[in-house]
Amino acid sequence: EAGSHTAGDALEKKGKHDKVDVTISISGSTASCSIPTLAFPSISTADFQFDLEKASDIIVEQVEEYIGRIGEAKLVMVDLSHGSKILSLVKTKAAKKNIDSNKFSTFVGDITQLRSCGGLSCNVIANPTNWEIKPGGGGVNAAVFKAAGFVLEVATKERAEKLAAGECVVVPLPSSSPWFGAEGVTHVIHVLGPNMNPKRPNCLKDDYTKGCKILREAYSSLFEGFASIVK
Ligand code: AR6
Repeated sequence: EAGSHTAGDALEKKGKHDKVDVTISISGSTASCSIPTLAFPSISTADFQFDLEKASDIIVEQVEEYIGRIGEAKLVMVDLSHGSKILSLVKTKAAKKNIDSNKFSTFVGDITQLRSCGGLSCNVIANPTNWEIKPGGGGVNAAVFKAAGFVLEVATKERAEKLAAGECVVVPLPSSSPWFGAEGVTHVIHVLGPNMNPKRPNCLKDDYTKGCKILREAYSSLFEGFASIVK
């Protein structure tokens, strides 16, 4: 089957009735720390309420476009739960395309503990953030800033104070960050996706023409950012 880790898959099947979010420990992962790997969650589909079917089409399309441009490097899409609808949509759609399953896979686990709890080494982590690239707010953003510590805030501010929807900023993680030693993370790429949640700023009010365009830009700038690190 295209796009999955063998070990992760077995566990995914085993745990498919799990009700809550779990972090999984696997042994025998095929991951290797020497190969640059980007771990990314689904941008905009939780707090920002973007449609899952549309998002999964865009993810697969963008992965297909970029997978040939990153050399040996790998992409891993991550979500917290075995029941993740977006992860299963992407897996199903990716399997129908000609995407090398050694280079693109899905993984269930906490994106801040992929190596320590999941046995998966990813040196670059994508963070779907907010306009001001501020810590907190929940989801991946809160978890990433917490795991990486204050040095990530400082390093981020040196590079960008704000993002427009569809943009990203690549931030090298200082080696003094606890995340650097514990997880082997060398870079964080903050990326701002389109917002469909009326309770958050700049809501697109169901304008999926704009929303899809921005989500596509968000993934393409994320993957370009990763490619720039790999080179
Ligand atoms: N590990 C792996 N995946 C996760 C984790 C985690 N620790 N936490 C959430 N996910 P979200 P958005 C999955 O809400 O929709 C923040 O407040 C989650 O299940 O983090 O782009 C920011 O400050 C979902 O599939 O991102 C922004 O204001 C995916 O990650 C806003 O949320 C993305 O969910 C951005 O919202």
